[in-house]
Amino acid sequence: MTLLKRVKRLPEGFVWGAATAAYQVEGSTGKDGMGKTMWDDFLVSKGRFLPDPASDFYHRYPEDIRLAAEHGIKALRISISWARVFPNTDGDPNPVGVKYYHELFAECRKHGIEPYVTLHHLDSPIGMFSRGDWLNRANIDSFVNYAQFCFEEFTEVSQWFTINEPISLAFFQYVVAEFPPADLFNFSSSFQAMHNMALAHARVVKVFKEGGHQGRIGVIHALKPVYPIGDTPDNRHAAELWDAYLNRFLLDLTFFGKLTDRTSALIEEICGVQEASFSVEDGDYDEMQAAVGLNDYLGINYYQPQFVQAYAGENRSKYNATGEKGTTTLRMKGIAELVKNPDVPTTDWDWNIYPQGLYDILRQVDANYPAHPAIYITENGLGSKDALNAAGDFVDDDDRIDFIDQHLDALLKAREDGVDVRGYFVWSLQDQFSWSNGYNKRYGLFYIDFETQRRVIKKSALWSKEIASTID
Ligand code: BGP
Repeated sequence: MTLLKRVKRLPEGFVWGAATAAYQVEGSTGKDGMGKTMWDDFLVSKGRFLPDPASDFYHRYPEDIRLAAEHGIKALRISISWARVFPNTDGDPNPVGVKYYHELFAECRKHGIEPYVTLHHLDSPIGMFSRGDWLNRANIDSFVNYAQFCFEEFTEVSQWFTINEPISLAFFQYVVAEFPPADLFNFSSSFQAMHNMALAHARVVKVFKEGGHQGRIGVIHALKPVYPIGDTPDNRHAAELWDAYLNRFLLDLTFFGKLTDRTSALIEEICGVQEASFSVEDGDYDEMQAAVGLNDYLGINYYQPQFVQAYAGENRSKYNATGEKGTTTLRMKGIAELVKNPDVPTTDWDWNIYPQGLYDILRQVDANYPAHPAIYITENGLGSKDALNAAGDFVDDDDRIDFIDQHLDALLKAREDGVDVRGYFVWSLQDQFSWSNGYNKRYGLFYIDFETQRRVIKKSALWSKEIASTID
């Protein structure tokens, strides 16, 4: 019996993949010469959960990669932990860390899986973090050195991404206080970090191309279409402001190498109401402009849209990091307030389930950024409180199959309408450690019993195998 739903067939040459991130799967933090990351002490101080053992990918990657291959996965997003390779951010590399990644990439190849490798996935090393993380421009030099080392060392990798989701890092670090250093409504730092990450990306792309390295390179942006609730001019303006913050700031820097006049005006308005500012040095935009055409592809992580209305009161945030439905609040003075759309279902973490949003954001990127290269959806998936069946040998996650199937359907419609989307990576390959949520928010095609590290097949893995088999 077929498990396929709306989508019956994937296009020829389509890349079917799954995604992971070093700190969320490896465990073994601090082992074999690894340095600390920005998370280690922060998580201890919060006292809710720890990043060990995560999915113990550090030891169990052969099993996970075999399972991935057996269930149709042809491409795997993996990130390199900077702190495992350079324990002191700069200085000498850690040979054990370097060896681990060589072995990991070799294991992928052994199973016919193409590794797509991210250099920075929300996990700055502690040395970089303690001197200001992305706010300190000296750290851009460190990142360029680390990237250059990786390009020269890991010649078996040909698909690279520089930074995963600059917006999420900047927003969770400085606006809603979920990521270290847990600042609240510090829009200055959030814009500065995004600007500096865009510059870091531009420099690394240049180094990659000038070094004559083989393969492709790009950046990964998390994009969220923003819709006004209640079609009034004020609410439409609120949506435009929030879209400028969430999407346009970084897309403009990536694909125009500067902010357009309209984006610039919107960002200035946000800075005005939030008493924020950030600095741009002479030449920054020149460097960004020089890098625009050097991007070989764009990764888009899409989970959900945001519905907003105008808001003039005081700032207030409550992030739902527990899966207690209906507990999210985000109100930003003079910008917007998040509101629930009664017609759109949500997860236990209040994330909107809205496949049309993927179609819309793809069309928006295509229409507004003519210089964009080929697009890959590098993350999309459903976080839920999956449970094992009574026998403990299967997880029936039909809701996840529906979620992925509907988003894939939206992606294929965007393709039919002319958007060059070439692949899709399910977040995530296996259940993993989630930054703000710990271990009860599960996304995997494979279930992990975090006590025993036993892997259990979910129905979505069987579906993955079937949909992958439709690619010529
Ligand atoms: C993206 C990150 C991933 C992953 C995912 C799910 O923003 O790139 O690392 O965590 O979101 O988010 P969460 O674990 O908070 O549900």
